Amino acid sequence: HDSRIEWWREARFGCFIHWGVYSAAGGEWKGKKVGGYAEHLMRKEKIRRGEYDSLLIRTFNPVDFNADAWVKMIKAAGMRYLVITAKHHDGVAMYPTAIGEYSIKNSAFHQDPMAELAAACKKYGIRFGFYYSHAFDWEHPDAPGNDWDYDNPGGDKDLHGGRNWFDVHPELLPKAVKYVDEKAIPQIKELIAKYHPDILWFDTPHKLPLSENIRILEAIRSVDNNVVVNGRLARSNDYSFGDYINTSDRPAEFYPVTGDWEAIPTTNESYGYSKFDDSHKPVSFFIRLLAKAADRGGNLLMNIGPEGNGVIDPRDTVILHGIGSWMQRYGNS
Ligand code: JFZ
Repeated sequence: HDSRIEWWREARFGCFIHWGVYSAAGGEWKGKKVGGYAEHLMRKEKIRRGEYDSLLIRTFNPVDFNADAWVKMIKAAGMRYLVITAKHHDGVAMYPTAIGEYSIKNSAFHQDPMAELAAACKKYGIRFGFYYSHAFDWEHPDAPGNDWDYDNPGGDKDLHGGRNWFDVHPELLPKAVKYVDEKAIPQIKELIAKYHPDILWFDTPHKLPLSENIRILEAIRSVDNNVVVNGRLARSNDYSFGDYINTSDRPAEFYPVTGDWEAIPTTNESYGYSKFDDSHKPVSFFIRLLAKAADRGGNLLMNIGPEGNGVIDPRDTVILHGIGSWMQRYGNS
């Protein structure tokens, strides 16, 4: 189905946004600095689902969130699409979901930021869609990943086989199937029905067997034949099941790929906001990446991690503005 990918091919440059209730912690837990991916706070600190709920979901309140301001800034940087975390591995729906209680509908913030972003994108002519963690879900009792609250496979300690656990422990498979039926497929269909995304972005496919990933793709296609789906739904570096391929998340090293591909560099090292991660690359780094991606026929989905209060990290703003001024001088849109 070539026509659904047309807009994406022309888009070239997009904004990836990792924003969740973990953003409010910003890489710090109980006075301690937590390194690496800040969006993995729950797993790294083995925070129990009840505590994650009371300390992070209930208190989440991004009072400075302004969808218009976000999208204007993104557009000014020359970006033409936006992909934001509707649900990351922590299992928290960043929208008022009808499926389950692990959602910002139970937070102190009584708005729907996904609806506001979808509207702002429409207003400014930016394509819009979601990152959805279909395989990993640390709150669901039957999903792969959480081995501190539950006796589940696929977690950090490689209990029950770790990566590709289903080959070692096929008897645990019905649990994962239950999670896919109860949560992943219903929420993905809900996102499609509520927000009409242009793109759905999936990750960590090795946490589920290929058969489950394909079942998810079929569920998507049963309701929407136009939404673009990235290749990481079913396999890490293969797009036989999605519409395009993602290169490694260390995208400074583009390896030669043919066909439709996308790299996902983040401005620093963490995807989610971390107050400690000051490894932001200079504007020139991203301009070189853009040129390299264009030369090799790929898209760049550059990630930023807004703060828990809803403000875009000033260290990211500098980069967005810098790219924007370069685009104004040399860009051809
Ligand atoms: C995953 C997530 O775990 C992470 O939090 C973030 O969302 C990122 C975009 O994706 O992490 C990955 C996924 C793939 C690779 C490395 C980290 N990879 O292919 O090397």
